[in-house]
Amino acid sequence: MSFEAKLHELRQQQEQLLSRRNSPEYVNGVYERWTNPVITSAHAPLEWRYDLNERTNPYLMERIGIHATFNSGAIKWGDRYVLVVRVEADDRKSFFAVAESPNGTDNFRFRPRPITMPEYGEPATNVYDMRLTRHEDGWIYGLFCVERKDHSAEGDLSAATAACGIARTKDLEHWDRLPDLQSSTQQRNVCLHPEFVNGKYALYTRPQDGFIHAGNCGGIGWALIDDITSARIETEKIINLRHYHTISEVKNGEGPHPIRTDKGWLHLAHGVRGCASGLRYVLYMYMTSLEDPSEVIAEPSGFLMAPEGNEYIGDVMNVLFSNGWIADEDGRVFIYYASSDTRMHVATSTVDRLTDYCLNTEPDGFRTGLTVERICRLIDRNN
Ligand code: M1P
Repeated sequence: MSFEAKLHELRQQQEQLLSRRNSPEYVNGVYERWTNPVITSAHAPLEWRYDLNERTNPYLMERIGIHATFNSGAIKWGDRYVLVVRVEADDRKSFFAVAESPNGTDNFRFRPRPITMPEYGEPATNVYDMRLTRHEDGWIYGLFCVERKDHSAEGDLSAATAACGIARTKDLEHWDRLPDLQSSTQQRNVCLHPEFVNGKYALYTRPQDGFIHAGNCGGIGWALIDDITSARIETEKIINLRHYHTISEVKNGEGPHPIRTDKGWLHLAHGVRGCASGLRYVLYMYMTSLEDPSEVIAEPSGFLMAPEGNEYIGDVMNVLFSNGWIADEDGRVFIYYASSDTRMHVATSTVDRLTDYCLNTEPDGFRTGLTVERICRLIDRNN
C-alpha cells in the first residue's frame, strides 16, 4: 500500500471514530450512562503522533504514542462543551489539551496543539487532573497536580511530591501561571470554589501525608485564601470525612467545583477503598449549605457510580475518577468521568434529579443492621 493510501486509511478510520454518534442507556433513574467513551487515545490528532512526511517516515510509523486520555476538567464555552483533557504519552508524561464537542456527548475533537503550560519554580516532572473554575473575579482558573521528584528521599527512586499548581486564563489558550499553593502538607485534588466566601477565595483541598497515601489527613479539606496570586493555606478544616468500612475508607478527593442549586451546593467526589485486587475508586456525591459551603447538609450512602464492564480495564484497573462536570442552562448535568486512568466517558442527569438523590438517599449507617432496617422500611412503604 502506498504512503498516501495508508495515510488516507488512517484519516478515514479516525474520522469514523470522531464522528461516531453516542446514545444514552437507562441505569437507575439518577443518571444515564452513554454507550461509547467520549475521548480515547485514538482521538489524539495524527499530527501529534505521526511524522506525516514520506521522506522522513517512509513506513508511516507512529513516532509518539499516546496511551491515555482521562481525568478532564470541563467547562461550557459559548455553545460548546469543552474538556481540558489529561493526555498521557507512552513515556508516562501527562499534559493538558483542549477537546470540544457541539453537544457534550459525542464528536469531541482536540484543538490542533496541546496546552503549553508555563512552569513555576522547579519544572514539573508531571502535571495532571485540572479542575476548571469560572470564578466570579472574571478569570477561569485551572488547578492541577504538579508532581516533582522528592530530592530529599535519597535512594528511593519513586519518591515524589504532589503540590497544587494554579494557572488562569481568559481564553483557554493562553495561561498565566501563578505560584503553586503553599501548604504544610502535600496536596492533590485541590479545587477552587466559584464564588468568594467572606471576601476570600475558597479551596477544596486534599491534604496527604505522602505522595500516595492520604494517611492521617482525614478527608476533603476547606481553606480560605486571601490572595490567589500567592496562595497559602493558613488554616484548613476537614469538611467531608473518611470513615471505616465505607467507599472512601482509604482516600477521597473533591471532583469538579460544586454546582449551586436553590437547596445547596451539589458536590461530586471520588472515594477509595482497599481490597484484594488493590484500590477501588468510585464516585459519590454530597451537598453543602448555601450559607456556608463548608457545612455538609446531605451525603447519600454508597457510590453514585462505580466501574462497569470495560470500564474496569485499563492502565490502572478498577478506577472511576471525575474532575469535570457541566451544568447547562436548561438544568441538564453532564458528568465527565474517566475509567481506569485510560479513557473519558459521559453520564447525564439533571440538577433536580441529583438534588433529589442527595436529599432523599439515606446517609451511611456505618453498620450492617441499619442497612437491613432501611431496606425493610422501604419494603413496608411499598406494600
Ligand atoms: O490512579 C487513580 C487516581 O490516583 C490519584 O488520585 P488520588 O490522589 O485521589 O489517589 C491521581 O493520580 C489520579 O490522577 C488517578 O486517576
